[in-house]
Amino acid sequence: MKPVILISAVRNLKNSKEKFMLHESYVNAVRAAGGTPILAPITNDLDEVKSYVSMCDGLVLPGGEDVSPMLLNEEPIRGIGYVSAERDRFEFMLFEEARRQDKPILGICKGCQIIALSTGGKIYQDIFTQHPNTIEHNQPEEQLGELFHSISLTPDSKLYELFKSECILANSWHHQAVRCVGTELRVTAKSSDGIIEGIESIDGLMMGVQWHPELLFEKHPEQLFIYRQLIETCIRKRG
Ligand SMILES: [Mn+2]
Repeated sequence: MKPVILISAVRNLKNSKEKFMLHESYVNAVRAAGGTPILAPITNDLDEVKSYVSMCDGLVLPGGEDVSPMLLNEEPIRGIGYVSAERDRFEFMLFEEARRQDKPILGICKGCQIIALSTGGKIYQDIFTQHPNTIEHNQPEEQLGELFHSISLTPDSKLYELFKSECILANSWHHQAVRCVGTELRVTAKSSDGIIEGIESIDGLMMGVQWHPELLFEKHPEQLFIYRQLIETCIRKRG
């Protein structure tokens, strides 16, 4: 059986609170990489979260709105976008439970930040005001299938192993980013302005990237390696 990959499905804050939302590219990438995707609708019930995680082999935390400054014990700075503390709490619970059950985790964009925060790291609420000399990280949404800025990969990292290059190109659609990581993680990818674009755990079970490989892989097949390594880690764990 193909590994089952749980992806969180949350509310669309902009358009409707009565629909669950997940961009289909995440589902497509999991399928293309050899997994069976299932969606987990948002809940605040820990028992339900435990059931979700026990049904899957691995977890994808997708992109989304800003992380709620309230949960970071920070005041919102100017330029903060849509936030949902409810969603953040749900994804923190999913993360914790996946760790407890020893399931591999891939975080994309906001998901990368959720991983960093869950393991003692910090994030920027807004890189353009909190980090000096940032390059542009916001492509027009319609052009997210195109490569946009360069990313340096750390030579002995899993990302380097996947791409076999110290410099790759990726898309970019974020104004928040990981500021620093905790002890379980290391930074393995950065853009030219020093913004963290990729993180990996020492135990090899967690990876987060700030870009969106699921929107690139059809034109740039090497981007699917990121999802494939999740599937392969799930298969290895299952024995
Ligand atoms: Mn970027």
